[in-house]
This record gives sequence, C-alpha cells and structure tokens, in this order.
Amino acid sequence: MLSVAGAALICIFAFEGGLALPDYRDVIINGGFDSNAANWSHPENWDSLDSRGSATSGSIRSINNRVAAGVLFEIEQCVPVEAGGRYRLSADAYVAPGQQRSPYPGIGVFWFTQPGCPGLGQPNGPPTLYPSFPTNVWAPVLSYFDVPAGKSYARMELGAGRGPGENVSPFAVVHYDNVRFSRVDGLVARAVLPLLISE
Ligand SMILES: [Ca+2]
Repeated sequence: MLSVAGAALICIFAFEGGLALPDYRDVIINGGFDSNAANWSHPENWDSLDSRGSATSGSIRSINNRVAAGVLFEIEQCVPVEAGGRYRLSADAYVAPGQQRSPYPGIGVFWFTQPGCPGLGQPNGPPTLYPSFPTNVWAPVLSYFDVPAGKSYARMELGAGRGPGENVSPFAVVHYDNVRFSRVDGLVARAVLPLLISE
C-alpha cells in the first residue's frame, strides 16, 4: 500500500499538471513562464502572451537584434543532467505575423561540468533550426540530446533566427512557452521509482 506521503506525492503531480500529468523528470525550472521568467537569462523578456491563452501565465521572448542573417541564442537556462542519459528538449514556439526578415526558432544545447555552466562549454553540435516556421500559430519544436561522458550540466538555448536583409530594427522576436528538458531513456524503471520509495 502507498503511504500517506506517497499518495500526497501523486496528488501534487496531478494538481500541478492540470489536464495532463507533467514529466516529473523535467529538469527545467519555470518552463511555463507563470507570472514571470525567473530562473532564465533575460527574465525581463517575459511576455503576457501564453500558448494556451491563460490570463495569468505567459511566455518568454527571444530577441535577435543583429543585422547578419542567422540565429542569436539569447534565452538560456543551465540544468543538471546525467552523463550518458538521453534527453528531449521540447517547447512551443510562436512567431508573430508581420515581422521583417522571416524570424524563426532555433534550439540547442552546450555541455558543462560545473554548476551554473561557466565559460563557453562544449557545443552538442549544430542547433536544430526551423527556417520555414509558420507565423501566428503556436507550434512545437523538438530535439534529442545524448549527454557526453563527464558532463553534468546542460545549458539549453532558445534562439531567434532571421533571414537576409538590411534592417536591424524592428528586431526579430520568437516566443517560447512550455519548455521541457526531460530524460527519456529508461522511462519505465524510473516511473515506478517514487512508488517504491513511498512504500
Ligand atoms: Ca505559459
């Protein structure tokens, strides 16, 4: 039988998830941007536009202010990971219509050994780009990553890309919401772990 603590743990997961149970192995903090963008770089980029139309939750804006075409990775969060594990980075992205030079999302990861992800880190490889992303609709972005040996932290990056052209301002803006970075290998064994502990 489940202990009281075990039952309470399950209730917490159900309550926080609302309609859908969250992946409790998600290592992102504040990926839904409820009320603010705390725990992210550039928390001032919080915006009231929410992917599900919530009046209280919002999203974060990744802003590209460069002249050159390409992606600027402005929004970051450093999270703990397990070496050898496979992780899935997912989010909902939104590009407002009417922006010049066709803004688009791009996501990527750098690997680190120290908390806080100091220094440049080791790039996972080329970022995942969405150059033909639709406008005026929230749509998913997704990529998988295998943590290299000896690495304990990941700095995941949410970028804004823009096509060739002359203008700098207005800037290219891509919104992100519901950001998750979850371990996806060994799901079954890990899913029952809280129940075993609670007995
Ligand atoms: Ca939100």
